Parts: sequence; structure tokens; C-alpha cells
Amino acid sequence: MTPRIQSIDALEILDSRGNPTVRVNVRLDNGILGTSSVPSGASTGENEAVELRDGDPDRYGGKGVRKAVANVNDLIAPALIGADPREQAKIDHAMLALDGTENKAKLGANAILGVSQAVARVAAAACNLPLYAYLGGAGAVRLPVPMMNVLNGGKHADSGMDFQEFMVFPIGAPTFAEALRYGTETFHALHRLLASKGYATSVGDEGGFAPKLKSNEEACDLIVKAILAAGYEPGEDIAIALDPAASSFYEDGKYRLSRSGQGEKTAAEMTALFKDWVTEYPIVSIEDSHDENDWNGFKGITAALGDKVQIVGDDLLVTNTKFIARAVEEQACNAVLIKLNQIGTVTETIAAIDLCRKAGWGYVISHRSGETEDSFMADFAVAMGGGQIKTGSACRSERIAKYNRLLEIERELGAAAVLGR
Ligand code: 2PG
Ligand code: MG
Repeated sequence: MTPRIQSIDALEILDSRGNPTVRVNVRLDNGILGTSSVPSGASTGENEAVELRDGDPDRYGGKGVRKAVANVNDLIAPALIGADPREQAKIDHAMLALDGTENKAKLGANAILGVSQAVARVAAAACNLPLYAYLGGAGAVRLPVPMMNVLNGGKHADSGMDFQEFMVFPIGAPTFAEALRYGTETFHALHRLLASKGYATSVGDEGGFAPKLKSNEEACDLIVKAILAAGYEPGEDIAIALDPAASSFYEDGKYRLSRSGQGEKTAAEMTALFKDWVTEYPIVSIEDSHDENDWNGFKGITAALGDKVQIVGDDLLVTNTKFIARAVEEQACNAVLIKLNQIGTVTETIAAIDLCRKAGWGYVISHRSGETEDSFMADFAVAMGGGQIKTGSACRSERIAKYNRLLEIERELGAAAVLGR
């Protein structure tokens, strides 16, 4: 018998920064329940789908999501009752039609994605499959190498770094469990190193340390030292991945490295800086090296470094096929950061990934700086098989939830599991 959606309801919960977000429950007429929660970014791209907030200054500084919750309960639920949850694309398109705007401004991408993810969850359960197998099929055996954000700067921490994310990327590990161990031991070694130098060891939004370092370079120096101290070979066992999130320090046509006192730079000077860094440090991936509207800057760095380094578009592309198609056409980067809530449905996210595959581009499934305990993206990463995930450092349970789920999946797959790109 075909299972049908019997009820959909949403509630306002809190994310890892204590800001409200949306959780959705979808129940089938056979009693099966699927639940999912929506994350939230801080360094958001201006072309992301709209995250609907109440704007009521008396609640959570205007950040309440009661409107998005009401949109699920009062508008989306009635339209989807009776639907077959396995028809993900049909359900997602029905929500798009109900919304009717280009950027999900009416219902809110937070409302729509909550339902989209919870529908996938409940359909997987109805099919008696783990989520990764339901979404990815029998070929979903590829675990992602984690990009672990061990030093947080930019909008994610009040630290000394202009650049937002300095990540360790255990490219030489044989399994996911080992990759996680390599990265975690390096995180602990970095802790000891920072403490020995008198730096603060408190953490930022994504669980990386947030010390007042003297420069962006010092961050790379310390990570290389930590990799060595943990007993690994920089560049062989563990490489470095960066997300400068350059839109957050771009102003009036200049890149302003004010926290580190490194002055102003043009797009070409930013490319030159990364060119130097790539020879000096084992950097294999750079995300958002330039501002989200600086397409020429992206084209410049891709032309200069794209043959040896992964150049990832995040704010530039916002998981949107329109921008990804343009980037492929113009060779503005060679990989895409994938965030479900930038576009707002599971179906559109899969379409974005299909475009990456067609172009032969890499793709990295990513968390947001504001997360919940939901590990949906861990299953999604295995289902999509791109071999890369970015989901924070080795602390804070909202990050660890994703890593622990991947450990579980790897064990479940047993000998069939493979790791990486
Ligand atoms: C990014 C993300 C995740 P935010 O820029 O890649 O690390 O940050 O969620 O704040 O946009
Ligand atoms: Mg980014």
C-alpha cells in the first residue's frame, strides 16, 4: 500500500548560536515519523534563498521564525496532505509553485527546506532504507573527506584573522574514521600549541579556535606545526583548505585585511597572495577567495591556480544552477560549495550537484555556521558521493553529530565503503 502524508507540523527551535530556526515533523498514515531541522548562515551570500524571520524586535531581536512555522502549518501542510512522500521532486515543485517567488520570499526557504528534508527522511523510513541509501541508491558507498575548520576568523569569531576558515583536510587517510582521527589529533595538537604560546583556546561558531593571532599567515604556520606535532606529514597525510569568505572584508572595490593589519588589496593582489601561500603551505582548496560579485577576480585566480588547487565558489554560486552554469561557462572556479539552505529544496540541491558532475567539477557538501543536531547533511554527502564535506572542527556537538553519523554509515557499509574524491 502506498504510504501517504497524514500530517505536517513545524515548531520554532534554537540553533547552535541560540537563534531561532525551524524544525518540521512529517507523519505518514502508517504512523512513521520523519523530522528535520534547518541550519542558518552568518556570512550569507546576497543571492541565497530568503530565510524568513519575523522582524519582531520584542522576540529574539527580530530573529523569531513564527511566520515560517505558520507557513508550514497553515499553507504548506494542507497542500501536501495525502501526497506520496517518495515523490520528492513533485512535492518540492508543489512548494515552489505555492511560494511563487524567485527566491522563496513568500514562504521562506527555512519553511520549505524543513519540509523538503523531513519528507526525504520519512520516505526513507517508509522504504526501510537509511537516508543515504534512499537518496543515493545502491551506489552510495563513498564517504567524504572532512574539511575541519580548526581556526575561525571573519564573521565566525572575534579573532585576529580576516579570513574566516582555516581547515585541516586529511587527504591521505585510508578511511573516514582515520581521517576524522587525523584531523582531531591535529586539533588537539593545535590546542596545546596555542596554549603554550599564551593564546586563547576558546572556540568560534564552527568549533575552531579563535585566538588573536598577528596575521593570516601565522594561522597557516601554526596549522603546519600542529600537523607535524600530531605526527603527520603536511601535504601528504593532511593538507590545508581555506575559506577566506572574501565578501565579508570587501569594501568599495578593495579587499581590506584590517584585522591582521595587512592593508588593502586589489583582486589581482589577492590572487598573488594566494599564489605565494600555495607555494609556502600545503593548500589544496580555496573557497571564496574573492567577493561574491567579483567574477573577474574568481576568473583570475582560477586561471592562475586552478590547475593545481580546487577553487570553490560559495557566496558566488549559492547552490543555484543559474550561477553554477555561468561559472562553468566562464571558468570562474572549478568546484562548488553545496548548502541545502542556500537554495531551499532537496530537489534543487541535487540539480546543482548534477551540473557539477556534468562539468567534471568537485563539490563539497557544507554545514552552516549556525547548525542544529540534525545530521541530514552527513547522509546527503554519502548519497551524493562527491567525497568532500565541510562540517566544522572536532568539538561542539552540532558539528560532531555529522561526524558521528558518518562513522555509523562507514561501519554499516563495511567493506563496500570508499573514501574521498
Ligand atoms: C561558509 C559558511 C559555512 P556561513 O561561508 O562557507 O562555513 O559560513 O554558514 O556563516 O555562511
Ligand atoms: Mg564559505
